[in-house]
Amino acid sequence: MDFNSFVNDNGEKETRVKIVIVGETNVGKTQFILRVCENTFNESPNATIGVDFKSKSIELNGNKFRVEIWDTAGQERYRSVAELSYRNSHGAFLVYDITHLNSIEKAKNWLQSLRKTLPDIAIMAIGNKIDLEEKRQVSLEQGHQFSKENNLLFMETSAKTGENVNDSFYSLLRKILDLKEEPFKNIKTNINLNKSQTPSINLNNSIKKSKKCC
Ligand SMILES: Nc1nc2c(ncn2[C@@H]2O[C@H](COP(=O)(O)OP(=O)(O)OP(=O)(O)O)[C@@H](O)[C@H]2O)c(=O)[nH]1
Ligand SMILES: [Mg+2]
Repeated sequence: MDFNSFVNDNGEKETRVKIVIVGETNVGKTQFILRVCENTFNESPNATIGVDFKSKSIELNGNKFRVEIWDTAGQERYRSVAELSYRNSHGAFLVYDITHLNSIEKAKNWLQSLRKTLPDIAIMAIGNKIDLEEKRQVSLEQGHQFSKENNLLFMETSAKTGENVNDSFYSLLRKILDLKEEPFKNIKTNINLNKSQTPSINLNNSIKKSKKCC
């Protein structure tokens, strides 16, 4: 998948990155996105209907990126709408709830549907709700095993407390930028994942001028 650039309202070039988030209903996809994009959390949200998206603008070594995170509905009746939103995604979050064993089983189906449309994209499995440790049904080891078997990045998070949310976002972004074709494929990123800070990324090689622009 190529990257598209555009000129923002301030006359600056931004590169668009599209990430889709999938998983069973109620695992916390919408709250994960809210935490990434707005640093907020809602205790009693409505289930997502159809598809929604939020974006986050970030700057990495002088290069501006507009990361769009497309939020899909986990309810079965919206499955086909969710699948329509996969198009042109550069990466995906595959979320399950560590307090519901069934949600990691269902994650396998979501993974299949993702890979059918997007066979080569970077995917990160997210075991969410780690603030509910006392209700845990999916062990950290199960999450690791599932991710290893399916060649996924993996992190456990809490959208509620924010634990590991930024780290997972930047880790997937790093993977996306490392994998991509020109102008990004030769960029080596170096993310500082110090938990007490917002992660920062250093791009060691300068970005070659894109042939496709704006
Ligand atoms: N304790 C805790 N609750 C969470 C966390 N993330 C989400 N929740 C709660 O889980 C419920 C579902 O969250 P949503 O973000 O709406 O779930 P969703 O995956 O978007 O669900 P659909 O839109 O139906 O697919 C809500 O009550 C949230 O407040 C978390 O990290 N910890
Ligand atoms: Mg939702």
